[in-house]
Amino acid sequence: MLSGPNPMANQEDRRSQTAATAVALTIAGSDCSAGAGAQADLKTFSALGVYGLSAITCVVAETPGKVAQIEPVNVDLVRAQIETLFAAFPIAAVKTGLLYSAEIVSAVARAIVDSARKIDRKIPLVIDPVMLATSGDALLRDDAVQLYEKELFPLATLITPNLDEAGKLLGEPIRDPDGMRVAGQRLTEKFRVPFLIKGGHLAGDHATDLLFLIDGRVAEFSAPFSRGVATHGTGCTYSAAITAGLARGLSLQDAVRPAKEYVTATIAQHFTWKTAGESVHALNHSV
Ligand code: PXL
Repeated sequence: MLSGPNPMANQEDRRSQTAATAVALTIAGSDCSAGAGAQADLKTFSALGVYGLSAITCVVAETPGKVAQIEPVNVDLVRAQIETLFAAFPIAAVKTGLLYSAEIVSAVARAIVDSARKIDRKIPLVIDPVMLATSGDALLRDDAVQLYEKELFPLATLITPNLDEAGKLLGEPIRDPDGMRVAGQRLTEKFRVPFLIKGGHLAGDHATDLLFLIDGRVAEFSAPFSRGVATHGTGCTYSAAITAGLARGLSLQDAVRPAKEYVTATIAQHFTWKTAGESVHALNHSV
């Protein structure tokens, strides 16, 4: 028989706390190794005090270093997940991650527009335009990029490309901090949406990101670079942390700084395991 305190004793208190808990939805791929994708987003939401929901767009068989297989979820099922969740939960912010194909990008855009119309309010939306895995494997089909630009970007509160993704959206590679500034200004003018360009892949001892607002202001967020950590999912975690802040009612500028601090801590306090002589690393979302 179980002994010790009755776990049900404080249920009333717990119920009253959860009534005020903000809800966020991630629309993303499933990473079975759980460092990236919907799993990273849900862990991040949880760690930051937000109740996380997920609509899965595709299933990826992978580890931090290698994508073995990827399959999309039927597009009607993607839409059904989003609509079912909006009908039942007071969703305060949405994030999109890996959307896999043009067809799914388009269905997600329509489901968000229809859901916002039904609940009669604009929903903060963070778009992480995931194109490649950290391992370099392609995750997004080429024809999906145009649909992103046409249907999803106009709905965004923030778009969070890394340097490769920003270069792809711009049509030319970004090589240095000056190139990053020009890219941010051009992308923000073109799409009339704030961009956070993540500079983590540039050489240097700091990972510096630039937030471009539509009025032309630029804010810089910098943190010491952690060397020798082979994790994936930092981009997912960062944009999920920003989404959690927006769900809790923070402004965009106020949401980015604590999100940068959170993702930096998940990297610095990462896990390492050794199996068959190889090391596998993972972000520590419980920081
Ligand atoms: O880190 C980008 C990413 C996003 N979403 C899913 C992923 C990955 C990387 O592997 O698997 C589902």
